This record gives sequence, structure tokens and C-alpha cells, in this order.
Amino acid sequence: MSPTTTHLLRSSRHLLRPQFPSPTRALAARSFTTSRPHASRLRQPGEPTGPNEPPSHISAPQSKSPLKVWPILAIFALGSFLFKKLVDQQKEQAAFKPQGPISVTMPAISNLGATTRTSPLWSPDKVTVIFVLGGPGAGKGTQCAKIVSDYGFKHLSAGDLLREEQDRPGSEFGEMIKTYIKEGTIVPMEVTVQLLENAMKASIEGGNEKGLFLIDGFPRKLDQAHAFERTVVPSAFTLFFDCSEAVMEERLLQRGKTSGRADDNMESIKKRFRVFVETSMPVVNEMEEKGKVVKVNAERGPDEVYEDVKKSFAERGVQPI
Ligand code: UP5
Ligand code: MG
Repeated sequence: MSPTTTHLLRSSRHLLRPQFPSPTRALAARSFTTSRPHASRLRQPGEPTGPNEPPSHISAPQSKSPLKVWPILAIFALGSFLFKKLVDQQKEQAAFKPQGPISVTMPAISNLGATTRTSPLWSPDKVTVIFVLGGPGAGKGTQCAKIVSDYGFKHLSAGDLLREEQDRPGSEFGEMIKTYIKEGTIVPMEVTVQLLENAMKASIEGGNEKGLFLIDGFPRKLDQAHAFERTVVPSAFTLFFDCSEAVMEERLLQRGKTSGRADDNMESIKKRFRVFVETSMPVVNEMEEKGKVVKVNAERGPDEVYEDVKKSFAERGVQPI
């Protein structure tokens, strides 16, 4: 028990003990002894209990005895003490309240370095980036796999990197990424740009000396496009796979039977389509205005689509290895 508690308990015990002034103490003692002889028979209603007590129908004069004040003071003191303890306890609990998901993740995101630079990490002479865009299920991943084997590019899918980070044990972004992907919305760009930069560095250090990258499913929002080109490297151009929603929906539902992807279901697919039109198409449009878009019809079979890809690469001066 703390010294304060001990002290308070001691004072409350002191408060509870009746401290009669001596004449009152004598009176109380006398009342007790003088009422004893009457205790042997039943008192009649209204009969005084002792010689000093008036009958009950005569109202007693207001007592000024401290006997009635001390218990009230004692209760008040104890009450204040308990109230103070309760307030202190609540203050303590508030101080150690665990932080919610937003206050935990957001400062960490704002501390990510990639998007805070004022100039690009690499020059486009040293590192070649081709953005690969298209609606969900347009065939970006399928075509990238073909390009890699013929052209020697390193394929980095922003979606795959996010899913890897989501599943990485101990990731502070895992839960957040999971929610964004399920809802088909765009993960805050600081996370995605940082993941891409890390993967590009690792690839260059691991032997991708030419620095050739296909960045698939990115940028899907204007802020991502601007941040990446400002702080990582300006892109060479964007390869855009043009496909109708009906075709994409059929492909995704088919893939959903075995993919295990949390967003390959009708509800998520609809949301992804909407986000693509509202958020990602403005990126394609802006790139097009700059003359940096290569559009390919993606509604045909994979090989036919790839033939067109090869032609457009040749037109842009990109040669197979
Ligand atoms: N298929 C492919 N081509 C075909 C063809 N020509 N004919 C017939 N079938 C074809 O293909 C999809 C399916 O279609 C496959 O079964 C394939 O065999 C068949 P795929 O090549 O996988 O298409 P792809 O365009 O890559 O579809 P994907 O579903 O991967 O596209 P999304 O853009 O939706 O997915 P991504 O992984 O890029 O992103 C997922 C989520 O991550 C986003 O919704 C978002 O929440 C998040 N995200 C961000 O937040 N930020 C980012 O920067 C990126 C992603
Ligand atoms: Mg893909």
C-alpha cells in the first residue's frame, strides 16, 4: 500500500472514531446506564427510552452534537479519496491507450524516403522504365511475361509487390494493403513508390546492368505518376492495353476460380473497374498528351496481342536481345 493510501486510511479511521467532548461523553454514558433497568420489560409506543429522552411525539430539539458531523465528514473524505483515485486511474489508462491503425501507419509512411527527394534517383539514360497499363484483366501480366523473355526487361508488378508486402510477416503496412486491394482502391503512393524503388535497386545490384524495367499496373493515379518521375526516374513511355469491361470481367471471373486472389470476385471487380476509369485513365490521358502512350488492342488472343506489342516496340526503338 502506498504511503499516501496508508496515511489516508489512518486519518479516516481517526475520523470514524467518536471523539466526544467530555460533558457529552459523560451524558452518553449516563443515558446508557440509566436505561438499563427498563430493558427487562417491553416499552410502550411513545414511551421515553430513558429519563433524559423526551417521548417520541415531542420533537427533539436540534442537536449540535459533533457525533452527527464526523461520520459525514469521514464519508466525504473517503469519497473524495476514492474519486481522486478513480480520476488518476483513468488518466493513466488514457496515457497508455494503444494507438489506432491510422496513427501507427501514417507517420511511418510519411517517413518513407523515396517520394521526398527533389530530383530523380536515376537518369533515363541509365535506367529505362516502360509503364504497362490497362484495366484489371486486360492482360498486362501475360504480356509482360512474353516481353521479358524476348527483351530482357525486369518485370515488376506493383500489385505483386504490394501483395508480397501484405504477406510479409511483421509488415506494418500488411493490413492496410489488404483492405485497399480488397476494395480495389489505390494504396498510398509513398508505399508503392518505395516498394518499386527497393525492387529496382535490388535488380540493378543483382545484375540488371542495363537497368531495363517493365513496371506493370503502375502508375494508376496521377500523384503516383508525378512522384515516381520526379524522384525515381522519368519513364520512356507507357504501353497501354485497351480492353472492354465485358472481356476483362470474363477473364477475371475465369481466373478467380483458381487464383486465390482476394479481388477476383464480382464485387471487387466492379470496384476495380470504377477506380480504373475514374483514377487510372487520367494518367493514360496525361501521358498521351505528352505523346508517351503506345496503345494495343488487348481483346484478341495473347499471341496476336503480343505481335502488336513487338511492332510498337520496334517503332519506339526497343530491340529484342
Ligand atoms: N488472359 C490474359 N490475356 C489474355 C488474352 N489475350 N486472351 C484471353 N485471356 C487472357 O490476365 C488476367 C486473366 O486473363 C488471366 O487468367 C490470363 O490468363 C487471361 P493478367 O495477365 O493477369 O491481366 P492483368 O491485366 O495483369 O490483370 P490483373 O488482375 O493483374 O490487373 P490489376 O491491374 O487489377 O491487378 P494488379 O495486381 O495490378 O493490382 C491489384 C490491386 O493492387 C489494385 O486493384 C490496387 O488495389 C492495388 N494497387 C495499388 O494500390 N497501387 C498500384 O500501383 C498497383 C496496384
Ligand atoms: Mg497483373
